[in-house]
Amino acid sequence: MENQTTILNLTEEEFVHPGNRACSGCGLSIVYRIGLKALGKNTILVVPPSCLTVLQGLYPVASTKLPCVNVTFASTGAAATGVRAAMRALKKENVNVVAWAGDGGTSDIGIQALSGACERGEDIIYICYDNEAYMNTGVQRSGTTPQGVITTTTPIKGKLQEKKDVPSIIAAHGIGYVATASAAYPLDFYDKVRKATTISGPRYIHVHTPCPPGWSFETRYTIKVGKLAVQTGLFDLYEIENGEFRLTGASKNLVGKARLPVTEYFKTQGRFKSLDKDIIKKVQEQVDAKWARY
Ligand SMILES: Cc1ncc(C[n+]2csc(CCOP(=O)(O)OP(=O)(O)O)c2C)c(N)n1
Ligand code: SF4
Ligand SMILES: [Mg+2]
Repeated sequence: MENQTTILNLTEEEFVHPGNRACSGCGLSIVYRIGLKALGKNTILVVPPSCLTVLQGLYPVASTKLPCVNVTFASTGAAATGVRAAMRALKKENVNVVAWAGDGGTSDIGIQALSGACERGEDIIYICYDNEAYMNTGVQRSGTTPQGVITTTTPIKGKLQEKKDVPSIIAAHGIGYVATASAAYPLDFYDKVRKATTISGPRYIHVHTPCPPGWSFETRYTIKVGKLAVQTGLFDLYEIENGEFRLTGASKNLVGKARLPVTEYFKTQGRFKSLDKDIIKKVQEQVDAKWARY
């Protein structure tokens, strides 16, 4: 997919009020603002406990103009299924039912409800923002935390296991649209969300969202850190439409070109400070092998 949207033709209507409770430099707040522009006003959000519920604010205040249902941590895919069923019963078929959850709520506790919704072919969009830990509760490791990362539950040697590849797990359900995106490339994300609204059935978008306090970098470097994840070939921008895989945007432009070494990404963040040489070597080899396949 080539980017359709530029900063000049991006819709001006805002669905997130100015000022919210996210930290400064929050990658989630960037994609939330842009993603809601892409979804438009005919949208109902389904959100489990996460930094997004904090960003939204506590009743009776809310930082978004769109209707939002706060659901339990494990139930996002099931709750979105129920909202879709309610819309069907009310004959309001033309509504985007959008589950928007963190990586912990998606890769760990909510994966069964998401998997069930995908298997049943529910007509929902599921957006996972991946800040690579349970940030809202104080940076505990999740299934998508990369290997070697220091969190409050992996404080000394870092996480022992590798990052769980959730987009591939969801793609294995054979659903019509799976995409990855990054807060550092918001227009690529915007176009993918727009495309998802034109398809029916389950649609899944996994967006990488740098988090300054959780990843230990200065707030002004959010875009730089997000871009380095893509430019080193660690996090790839792609879409899988009806089973057909293609790289998009900045990742597509990397094919056949020299990539930056993964250490350029690791050295920007305090959470990688305990990475040992063996892990760095293994990760670089994995990235090189993946790009050889591309
Ligand atoms: C069943 C259950 N267990 C634990 C919690 C506490 N809890 C609320 S938010 C959260 C972390 C969510 O992590 P993630 O989904 O990655 O979103 P993030 O906070 O990183 O935005 C946890 C553990 C909960 N609300 N419900
Ligand atoms: S902890 Fe991270 S994800 Fe959560 S609001 Fe702050 S910057 Fe955003
Ligand atoms: Mg998280």
